[in-house]
Amino acid sequence: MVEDWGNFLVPYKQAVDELKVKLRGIRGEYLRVDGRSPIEFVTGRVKPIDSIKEKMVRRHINEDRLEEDMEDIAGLRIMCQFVEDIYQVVDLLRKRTDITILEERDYVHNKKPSGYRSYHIVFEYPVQTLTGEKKILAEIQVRTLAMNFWATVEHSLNYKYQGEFPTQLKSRLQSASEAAFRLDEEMSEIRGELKETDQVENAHNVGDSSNENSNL
Ligand code: 0O2
Ligand code: 0O2
Repeated sequence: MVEDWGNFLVPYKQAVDELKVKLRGIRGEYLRVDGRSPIEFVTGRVKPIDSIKEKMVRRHINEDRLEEDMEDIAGLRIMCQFVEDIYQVVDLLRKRTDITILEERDYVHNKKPSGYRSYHIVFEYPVQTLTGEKKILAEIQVRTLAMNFWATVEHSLNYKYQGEFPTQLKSRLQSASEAAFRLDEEMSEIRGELKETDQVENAHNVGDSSNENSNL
């Protein structure tokens, strides 16, 4: 039983705060070194107590098993400009020694029936507490700006309809999700073409460092 929710959530808040700093730090480092980052922005939250309780009912999670069975009490989100950035970020996370990845779920290429796309990483993260080290479970969702737009709107509609979308709305959301994915693909193509042009121009102007697109 969780007797004091405030106390229970302390290490989760600590983890979210630390990881926000670390992930935003990666963005800063990329910008300094490359002039461009695969991380556009980072958000994070501790799951509100009401949502924890609602998910416990929905997923049949016993309160005694919360720490082991609820993976997203500490949740981080990394937003990227392009789909390929998602995989660059995932590779980077795999190499980190401060997190131990337990599970990866690629909903980018295996979208959920709702139309939801994102890359989920569930991991163990050590938090230093007064009584010693405590390992907690946490989740990072990596997605493009378009995937985030869709998920944010769908999430708020879901709240309104309490998960019971009328059939027509469900299918419109699914096609909106496809439209968002096509937008992501188009943006990647545009970027690819700009990069090619850039390379050709660079080859013609060896030694000229003034090219505008060099950080794509
Ligand atoms: P900036 O430069 O002010 O935007 P905090 O603890 O204050 O860092 P908080 O309040 O916990 O952050 O909020 P959260 O949700 O974790 O993260 C909010 C960060 O994400 C803020 O950045 C927002 O500006 C940024 N953000 C949220 N939505 C968008 C968006 O649609 N586009 C962009 N580019 N950024 C977004 P900062 O760190 O406060 O910095
Ligand atoms: P919240 O309010 O975002 O915290 P499940 O029981 O299937 O929902 P599971 O098995 O725990 O979830 O893990 P999964 O599916 O890998 O990740 C669940 C989280 O992904 C959700 O958390 C959402 O944040 C996000 N997500 C998954 N499916 C959808 C979807 O169809 N639409 C939107 N908008 N987000 C989705 P929570 O706890 O359900 O909600």
